Amino acid sequence: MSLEMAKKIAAYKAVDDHITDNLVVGIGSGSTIVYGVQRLAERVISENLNLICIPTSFQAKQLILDNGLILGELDRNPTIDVAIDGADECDVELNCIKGGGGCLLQEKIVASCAKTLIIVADHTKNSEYLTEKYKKIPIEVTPIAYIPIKNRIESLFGGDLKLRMGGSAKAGPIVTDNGNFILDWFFDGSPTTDFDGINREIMMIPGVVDTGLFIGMAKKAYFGMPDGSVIEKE
Ligand code: DER
Repeated sequence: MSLEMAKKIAAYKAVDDHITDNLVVGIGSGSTIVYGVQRLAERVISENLNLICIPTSFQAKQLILDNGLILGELDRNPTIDVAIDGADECDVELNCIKGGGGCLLQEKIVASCAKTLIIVADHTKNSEYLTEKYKKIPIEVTPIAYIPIKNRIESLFGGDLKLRMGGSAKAGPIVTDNGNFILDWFFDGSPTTDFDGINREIMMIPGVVDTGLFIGMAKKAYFGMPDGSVIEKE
């Protein structure tokens, strides 16, 4: 089975397990959530569901509008019933690294407003511990501060932080939906690394907007497997 099919079966199963009528739904960002939104749109039509969808990025907003779903906003719906989002890595305790798509800030805000956060991913995201497979931790920073933040984190915790560049898509650094830069922290953890403590310390550094460490936030994760099955962790 292809990775795209693995993403699809995970996303479809999560939507079918958690979405009922009259819900406010947080819509994540990335490629796996595309299948989740497709399934939401199918069920809205077939079951005449009443859903309000809160985006986590410009991409998510486009997905909501392009699929004919009702676009909401936190101003009107500050409490979200269920948020569905992807991840770059998810450990045995459902802690996640997110931000591979550069949307971590609004993803974390929406996740924090949700009663339940559901992660959907293909099997390559399923790890024993963070940084086992996904070797970088995205950190959203205020542009003027990226060098002092880089220096501070490297001196505190080691590793190497690189400014995420636009490559052929954009000259210079990536600028997030919020007007910030992304520093990718290449860091080799271990099963015993205290990522919660590290996250708290990094969040104290002036200029750090947020990190891709989603610690203790997810309630359940669905992983699409090569054999067509879906593994569920909670
Ligand atoms: O940027 C993000 O946090 C995305 O949710 C990402 O982690 C998942 O992207 P994918 O579904 O394309 O793997």
